[in-house]
Amino acid sequence: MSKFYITTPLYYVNDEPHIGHAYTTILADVIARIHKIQGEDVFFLTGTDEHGQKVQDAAVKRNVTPQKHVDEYVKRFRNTWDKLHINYDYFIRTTDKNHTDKVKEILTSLYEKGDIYFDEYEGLYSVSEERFITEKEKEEGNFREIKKIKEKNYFFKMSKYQNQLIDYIKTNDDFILPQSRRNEILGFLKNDLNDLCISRPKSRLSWGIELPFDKEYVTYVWFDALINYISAIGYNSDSNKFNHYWPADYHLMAKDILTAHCVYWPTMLMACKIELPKTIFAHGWWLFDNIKMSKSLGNVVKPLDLADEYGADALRYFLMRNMVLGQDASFTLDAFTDRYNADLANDYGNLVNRIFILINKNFNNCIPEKGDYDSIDLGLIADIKKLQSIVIKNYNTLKIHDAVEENMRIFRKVNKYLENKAPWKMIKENKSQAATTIYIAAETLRIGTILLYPIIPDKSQQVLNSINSTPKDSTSFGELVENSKIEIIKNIFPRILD
Ligand code: ME8
Repeated sequence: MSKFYITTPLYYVNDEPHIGHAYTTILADVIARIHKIQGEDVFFLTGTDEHGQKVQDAAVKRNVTPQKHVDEYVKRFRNTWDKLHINYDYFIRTTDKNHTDKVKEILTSLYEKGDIYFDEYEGLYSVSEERFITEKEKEEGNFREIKKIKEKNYFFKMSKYQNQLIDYIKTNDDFILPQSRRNEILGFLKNDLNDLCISRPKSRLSWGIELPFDKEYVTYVWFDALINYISAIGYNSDSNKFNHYWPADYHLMAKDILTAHCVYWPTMLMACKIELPKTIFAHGWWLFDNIKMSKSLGNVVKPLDLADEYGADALRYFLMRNMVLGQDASFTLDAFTDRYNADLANDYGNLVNRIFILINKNFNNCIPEKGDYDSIDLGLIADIKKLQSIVIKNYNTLKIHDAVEENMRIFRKVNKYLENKAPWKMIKENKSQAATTIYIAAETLRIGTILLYPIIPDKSQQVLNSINSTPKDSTSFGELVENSKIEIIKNIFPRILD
């Protein structure tokens, strides 16, 4: 059985989870489900980044200890993921002992090997980003709260691995995706790489993993957090999990944390002589009125608000359908309502209602028996087969929005087919022909619903349960069991009224 390992970033627990966090986590869940359903041995990891300045500041603001703060806030993330049907395999917290021990072990080994050294450094420090920045980065203007700091710190010899990293990126086309991000990183690597400051003096920041070789310092939050991807699967332990799942197939994230993942992380792995992940995929931003959503702007939409009101699947559907992976997308409530009403309430919901009403009224709640197919039936079956393979191909190449759109075309085609054939009229003159039409429509609904399962797992299970099928069933045409009793569901996606 082939394995598939996918990760999300570990989110800072300084605040509530928001729609951006929800997007990456739902995307990872969708991809994990696509692979699970194909029978692969999937490991889907998510979790929380609990150390560092941001979290310490949030705790101070709430007048609680950092530990109390993270213990309370981590629940918000877990609860949100439960509500959004996120089926992760493991949730890691960077305050877990397994993780902190592993970070210390790696620090010790790199220190002993000479890849970590002590030095005094004077430079520009961005308090908001918690790192030293270059003059050029300052000029580009993306950093806030910049101070000049002169401090003794520990440094990781990142520069030593610069050429090896460039070679690796150049010879592995899929290492950084999309291509535009790969070019961005190669451009960044044209300049000499600085070594990475991996410590913070406790006088400035105390909330972190203490350096195993100097009690006066804690570990830089990124050096700590990135290690989660291997500590979570038992790197350098008795467990077999690491050898089985590593290298990760996908590290998913947005473009904000590309440098940490494409420069810090691979050089750390090179220093530890660990294979690099297969693909680092950076998606775009969800924008609100074309402004990146951020906590400081106060335009954060709580994913739970929409999920509570319209169901988690409606939110999952909108996020997956309206963002082209890799590009930015605009989030508005109108866009959400339009998409919901057009696709879920109309195309899908109406089809489910129609088929169930026909079976309820005319066939005593049992799947009708099919007879011979005519040319219209055969035409529909052939079209569905084609669309089905396009959906699967799009899923497997991460064109999720295209997969969803092609999936919807299946339902639109069946709706048209029903309008053409009008089985509600046919039923009186030729019941067996009407039965065939309804069987074909129900069977196509089953196939389309299985294909849509990674996106809307809850509603999809409900529909499939009602016709005695499951998301793992075959999507070959003709599997739906004739004469089997069905449970009628009413109004699976009620229309949102203006
Ligand atoms: O960076 N659109 O955590 P974080 C799309 N702890 N995705 C968005 C988004 C938006 N507007 N806003 C946030 C950190 N995201 C570190 C990561 S990993 C070892 C450590 C998503 O809480 C997106 O996935 O700031 C982005 O990369 C992530 O949240 C940043 O989460």
